[in-house]
Amino acid sequence: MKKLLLMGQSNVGKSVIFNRLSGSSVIESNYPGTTVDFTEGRMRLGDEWVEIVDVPGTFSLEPKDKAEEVAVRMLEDEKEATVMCVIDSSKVERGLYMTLEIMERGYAVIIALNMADVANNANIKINAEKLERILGVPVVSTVATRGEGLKELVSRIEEAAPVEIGSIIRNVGG
Ligand SMILES: Nc1nc2c(ncn2[C@@H]2O[C@H](COP(=O)(O)OP(=O)(O)OP(=O)(O)O)[C@@H](O)[C@H]2O)c(=O)[nH]1
Ligand SMILES: [Mg+2]
Repeated sequence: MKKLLLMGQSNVGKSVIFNRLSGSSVIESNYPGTTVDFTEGRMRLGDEWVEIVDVPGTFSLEPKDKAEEVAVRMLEDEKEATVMCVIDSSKVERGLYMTLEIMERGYAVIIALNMADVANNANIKINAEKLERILGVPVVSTVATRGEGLKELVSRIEEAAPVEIGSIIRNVGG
């Protein structure tokens, strides 16, 4: 079964997105050899089932604690996974750093620019289309708690594909 890893920092809305995508078919587990738990579920995507994993929040791929270690191991154990990078739209630079790290490792990535309502209220304007053009991966604005953007997010998962980092540099150059 295809795997979709939900990754991002703590408190960006990964679990809300996870719950909305996976509905009720959820299994709580411990990662082998650890006590850090994570949640797995399933989602129907077209004709097939996709396994979704709510990975513990991590700041970067250089782990600073046990939960971050598990997050990085889960990524490393799933080389073929698609990674949904969930970013807080009001603090984009933090989330983008790890997203680029994940892209650099050759993963297919889709970005959820979550908390679009928070950014909007703070008058922070993030141009999802421009970010998408520069990075070359799907970028969708979402307000997970209200379900906004989630349909589009799901519909674009299959567009996620590995991107060569050099192409981003060329895109920035215009
Ligand atoms: N305003 C707003 N709140 C949101 C949104 N998405 C999630 N939240 C809230 O933000 C808080 C954190 O959401 P979680 O889904 O628990 O975050 P998480 O990324 O799973 O956090 P960790 O499990 O700690 O890594 C919760 O109180 C959510 O209800 C959003 O789009 N807008
Ligand atoms: Mg969570």
